[in-house]
Amino acid sequence: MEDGKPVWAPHPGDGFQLGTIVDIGADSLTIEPLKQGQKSFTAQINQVFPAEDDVNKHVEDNCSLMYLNEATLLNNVRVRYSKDRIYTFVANILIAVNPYYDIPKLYAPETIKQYHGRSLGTLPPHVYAIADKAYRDMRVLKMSQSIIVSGESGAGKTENTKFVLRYLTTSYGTGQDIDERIVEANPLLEAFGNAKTVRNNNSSRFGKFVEIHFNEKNTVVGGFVSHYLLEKSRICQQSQEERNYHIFYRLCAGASEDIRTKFHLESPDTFRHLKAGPLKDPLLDDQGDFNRMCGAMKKIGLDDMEKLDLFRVVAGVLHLGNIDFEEAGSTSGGCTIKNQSSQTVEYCAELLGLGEQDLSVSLTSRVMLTTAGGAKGTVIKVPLKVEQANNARDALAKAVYSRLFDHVVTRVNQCFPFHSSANFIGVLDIAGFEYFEHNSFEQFCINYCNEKLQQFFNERILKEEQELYQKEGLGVNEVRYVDNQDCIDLVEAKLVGILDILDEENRLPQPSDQHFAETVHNKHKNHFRLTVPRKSKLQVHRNVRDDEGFIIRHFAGAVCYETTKFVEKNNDALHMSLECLVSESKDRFIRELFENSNNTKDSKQKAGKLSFISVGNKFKTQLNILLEKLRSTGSSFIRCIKPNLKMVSHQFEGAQILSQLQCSGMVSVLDLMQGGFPSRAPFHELYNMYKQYMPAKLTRLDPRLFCKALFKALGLNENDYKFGLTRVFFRPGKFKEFDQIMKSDPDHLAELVKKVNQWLI
Ligand code: AD9
Ligand code: MG
Repeated sequence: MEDGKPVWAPHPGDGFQLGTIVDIGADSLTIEPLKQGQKSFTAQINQVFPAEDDVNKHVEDNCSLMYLNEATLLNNVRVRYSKDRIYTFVANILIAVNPYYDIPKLYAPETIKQYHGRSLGTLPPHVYAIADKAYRDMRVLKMSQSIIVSGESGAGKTENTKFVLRYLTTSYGTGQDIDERIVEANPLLEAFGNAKTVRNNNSSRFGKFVEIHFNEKNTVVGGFVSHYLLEKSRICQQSQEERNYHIFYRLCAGASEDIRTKFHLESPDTFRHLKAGPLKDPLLDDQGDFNRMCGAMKKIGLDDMEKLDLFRVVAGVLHLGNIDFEEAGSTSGGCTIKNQSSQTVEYCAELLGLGEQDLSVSLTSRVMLTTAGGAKGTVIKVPLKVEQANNARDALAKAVYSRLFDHVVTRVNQCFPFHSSANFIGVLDIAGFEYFEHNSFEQFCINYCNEKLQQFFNERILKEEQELYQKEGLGVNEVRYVDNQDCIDLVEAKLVGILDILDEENRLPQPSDQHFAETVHNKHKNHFRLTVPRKSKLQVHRNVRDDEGFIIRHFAGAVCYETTKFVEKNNDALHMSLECLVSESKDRFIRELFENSNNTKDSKQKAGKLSFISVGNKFKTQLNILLEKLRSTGSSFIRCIKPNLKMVSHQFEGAQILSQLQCSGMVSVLDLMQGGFPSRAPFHELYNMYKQYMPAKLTRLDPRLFCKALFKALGLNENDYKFGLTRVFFRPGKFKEFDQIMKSDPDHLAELVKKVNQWLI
């Protein structure tokens, strides 16, 4: 960095501000802001970056800038966003900023046509360009592809995923039902798995990997959806200003009179599970959405019977939530159903196909197998306290709803079946790294998942980039990046990993969250990634002991997890009375939900032993299957960015966006590229691109020699490019310079041709 040249220095709100260096200290710089009337300030040397000469200029591929660093990336994205160019490439990685309004024609059918079959970089950056690249790679390399869409809540992952699916089915579908079904499955999944949160009015509360399968001729033959970790706590509890899953409100708002009577539906404020949050949202049209959802159900082939099955269970869960308990008058210490004259229990029992009496008994008492007095296997009935009965009721609601969601996904998959497929393109839409004020088991799982995905990203982008340099014989210095295997091991290693320690706790006769946290700390004393939280941090709002939690140093920052409820949230099993109750339901549909779940057949016999089904380890297994799949495919990455917390258009909150770019691993990519050769072009591509400007004599050369001649004639600085075995590599910004020279005025070109000719002689 030179004196007097503009630099980017930290700014609390904008991320960076322009200034000039006026003094250089040992490890800090004094900066004078370019904005008039602002005082100079000091900044750490490693937080100040060189700026481009023209900061109002923007480029489609960020790698064509001279200086690749987090400040120039942020500025490029900012300038582009202000012109409604929400997509930017960083080499092959696509950055997508959520515009929060519909940009005219951005996704129009004619735009889809434009991108059809066009190489990356020949048209402006777009999610369609990534989709088409995935398709062409699949066809040419005969290899399945995956597109990994990431970003924080509200960044636009789900919307971009839908654009990819629509693009692929429109461009490469059969023109039959199946194409539409793949797209129309979404409204159904979203009805049951999305909810309004403070971060996003339509937040996906589950992760998904959608595969579109293609036959030998590379035409769509079907699809398959895998889903991960539906947020179950939301079914019974939502924080202020958040809602339960859309389907509940939609059903109450949109169901016909006939259905309302049959399922005893009233307005949402009559249901405990709905009335905690806002009942209606001015931005959400529950009734209209209900009709659209029914339309989608029809399109994907669900008949009325199936539709009613789904609605009946949803209504059943609502009525279940309204059951209340009160202490029993007797000395048993147990409880009974409160307000027995109301018809809540009756309605719930009716909708879920249960006996009214059985339901009451199963909610207020618990059957246990005892070995007391030597009488092995005696069944005893233990009365539950009010709080325990509340928990049992909520556990049942969560189990029924989450199995219903599993069913919806299974049913959706039956809508686009395929017998055989040659390859697939999979799109992963899963929550990004999360760091809230309070972080629990859900954040722990999602951040573990993001560690795994980050490792995959590092492997694909950083490792493979370096391997390419090596293979092409470029001899570039190695760029180090932080390998996060130690963090992954901390979570998933056999026996000593946090997930296994948690399972071990769940299997104890009297598991406790506190004992679990203690064990984690004991097993990993002095682990680089793990620390005990400071007292004050956990005790801000509640009286939590400092050993009831741990801090993990993730790739994207340290997160403090409160372990309260970890044990409960890690268990998918219902207690025996409830398990027996639902698996013997008179309602065929309910019975099937529980038969098909992983509690498997023989539930009665198993229930005694299976008091624990691990949520964490199921997720670990699913995740490892997913990563194995991703590793066997070619991959592309889309990094979605949320421009502001207000969810409005045309507002760019720089500092907030910068931290998203850092979390997504983009900054390490820039480091690698600044030291390396981010733009590259195979000899034959350069040959085809520029041969029209050259005399016939030159075009008879083979592409490699052609390029050599051209570069020599241009007198390019030899530090700016390198010839590999199959392509030319350019230093940052240099390809663009070269391209501009080539396409400059005719006089210049004539001069150039003359030089090439001379060089050839
Ligand atoms: V979450 O992790 O599921 O909470 P996502 O999926 O990242 O989140 P989503 O795709 O749902 O976010 O986008 C949030 C909202 O932003 C959408 O409901 C749209 O209103 C808005 N959005 C996102 N992308 C676009 C876009 N390309 N054009 C217009 C958009 N609006
Ligand atoms: Mg989403």
